[in-house]
Formats: sequence, structure tokens, C-alpha cells
Amino acid sequence: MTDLSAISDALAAQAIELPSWAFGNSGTRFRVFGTPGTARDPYEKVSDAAQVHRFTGLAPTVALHIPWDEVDSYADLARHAEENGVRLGTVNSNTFQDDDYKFGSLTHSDPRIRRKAIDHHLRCVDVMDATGSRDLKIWLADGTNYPGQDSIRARQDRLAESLATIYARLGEDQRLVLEYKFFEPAFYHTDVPDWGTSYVQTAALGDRAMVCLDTGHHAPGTNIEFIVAQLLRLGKLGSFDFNSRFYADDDLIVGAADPFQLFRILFEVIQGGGYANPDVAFMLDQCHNLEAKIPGQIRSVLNVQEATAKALLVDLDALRAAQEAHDVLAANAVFMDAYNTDVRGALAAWREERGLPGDPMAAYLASGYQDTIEADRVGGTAASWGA
Ligand code: LRH
Ligand code: MN
Ligand code: MN
Repeated sequence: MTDLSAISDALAAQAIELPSWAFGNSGTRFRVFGTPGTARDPYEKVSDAAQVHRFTGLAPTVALHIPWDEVDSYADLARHAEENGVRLGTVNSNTFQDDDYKFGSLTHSDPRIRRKAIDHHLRCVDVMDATGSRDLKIWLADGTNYPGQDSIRARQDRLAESLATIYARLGEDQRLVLEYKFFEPAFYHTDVPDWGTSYVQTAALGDRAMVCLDTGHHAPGTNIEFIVAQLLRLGKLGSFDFNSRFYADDDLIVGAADPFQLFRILFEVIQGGGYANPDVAFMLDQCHNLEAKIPGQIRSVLNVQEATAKALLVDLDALRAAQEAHDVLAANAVFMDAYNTDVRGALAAWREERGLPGDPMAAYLASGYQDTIEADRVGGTAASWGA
């Protein structure tokens, strides 16, 4: 069995934030299928997220999305989280499901709409104050569909102004992370399409504004680990939204489509000092359209843990020696040796040493929680992506 003793402390430091929306029903524009036992409100989403942490020890926080996770008292929701052994984390804003934002939100040419979008973000900061959350995560659907539709440049200027107003409202210990995405729902141009735009906009704000990298938000073939290395170099990598994709922004289980890419990303994170570093938040941004949601999230965090263990196992001395000698094949072999190591048995033993189940997935299925929620949650409407 692989010896994990040298990386044991590093593994113990791992913390992955879960998205509340992964516990609601979701789908494509063709159909949202129901799944038995799906959470009906933010309280049930948090309870379900807590199960993932209970069986893996990997997921101590839950991200909220406003207004999907609207509740009367966020302090009460935070209490509920703590009673369940987790905490509330990042607050995500949402300016993409309101008719007013048809032509933009923080970039809109009409000052009234822009103000409304800014006010939504200020409210999100109020929520953060109540929950003790550190990060406000902003992803904008803003953009245009046709060349000439609007001034690309004027929209950047308006975005800068709106972000500055939001940034000024943040507390000393709070941060703003700006997520980029190269397309969808806008198809000609997106106002924050790439890490460069996110970097430029957040650099203008200050040190507490960082970039959020969603692994599904790049053109096919993009070398994402290069972006990771660059942002860490610049001190601007604030957070990850992990998921995997075959085609577009598929939001599938992280490590499912391309486990090698996940390994390469985590290797750059570790080399760049971004691992176990409070400045870099590791979140999932996924949807479970077909599979059960809690096991789907358990699989996800275990995939991240497995890739992390492999990335931590790279023999750096051997790698550097091969690199210095420009021995291309030897360097690549050192890298691949770590990736090809089967760490599953060793990780199971590592978990058991810490009082966790060796096989979290089996332990969850045996716990009866899934049967209970399927039997109990029959009334009401299951929460869905967007409600
Ligand atoms: C946009 C996005 C963003 C949203 C989430 C639901 O595609 O990745 O992070 O908040 O999906
Ligand atoms: Mn995302
Ligand atoms: Mn996305």
C-alpha cells in the first residue's frame, strides 16, 4: 500500500466547500427531473451538505446562493449549520434571473437597473455579516449576443464603477471574488469572459478582490493549470469552482471527465503555495441531474482528495533533477508515476485512522439517511436550481 505518512498532515488540512444548489433538483433546458428525498428549503440543503462532511471530514462549509437560499433569518440558518457540524461559507449573488437584467446588471446602461444590481450585492454583504461569511462571489450573465448590440468598452467602465461601489461596502475581513466565463448565456461577448478581465477588474479594486476560477468556464483545450500558476504568482487566485465538463459548462462531478486535468491543477496549486492557504477557497459548483445528490457530492470530494494525494506524492527532488538536466522523458515519468499511483487503499486506511469510515460512500448508504429523507420529504416542492 502507498505510504501516505509524508503527506498526512497536508491531507488533513483539506477543506472543500459545497454548493447549496447541488442539493436541489437541477437539469438542462430540456427537463429538470425530480429525485426522491430532495431538499425542500435551505435548511434541508444545509442538513444534506452536513452528511457529506460527516462521512468524509472534507467539507466543513456550505456556500449559499441568494435569492435561491432566501430565509427569514440568516443567523438562524448559520445556527442550524453549526448544530449540524458545518458552517456557512461563500455568498453567491444572482443577477441572472430577473427580467430587469435582460440587457445586463452591473454593466447595464440604465443607472436604475445598475443601482438595483448593486443593491442586490449590498444585500448579499448584509447576509455575509449575519452568517459570518468571508467571500462574496460574483458571476455575471452580462454580455451581448450580436456584434454592435452595445459598447463593449462602455460596459467595462460601468462594471468597474459598480464593482467599486460594492467593494467599498465590504468589511475588513471580507473579500470579493469575481468569476469569469467565456460564454453563456451571452454568446457574442461576455463582460467578464476570462481570467485577464477578472484580474484587471479586481486589481483595480484592491487586495481583497480576487479571481474565481470555475474549471468549466474555459474554451476546450485551455490549459487551466497555467492560469492557476499565473494567478497564484500574482497573488490573485481567490477561489475555485470545481466541476468537470465534456463539452461546455456541464457542471458534472469534478474529476469525472478528466481526472488527469484535476491532478495537474492541484499540482500547480500545491507548487504555487495555494494549498492549505486560507487565501484560496476550494469550492464545488456542480449539479446532480441524474444521480442522487448527497452521494454525488461525496464522490466529488473524494475525487478531489484522491487527486490531491497524488499531486502531493510527486517526487519533487527527482522532478527538479530531471528538469535541470532537461531530461524531458524522465521529468514526465516522475510526474506520471505520481498520477498513476493507486492511493485508494491508503486513503481508506488514512480515514480509518482518523475515525472516519474507510469507504464514505458505503457508510452513507448504510446509514439510513437516504431512506429517511426519501420517506419523509414527500410534502412541499423540492428545491431546484433557481428556486
Ligand atoms: C455560472 C456559474 C456561477 C453561478 C453558478 C450557479 O455558470 O458557474 O458560479 O453562480 O453557475
Ligand atoms: Mn461557477
Ligand atoms: Mn458555471
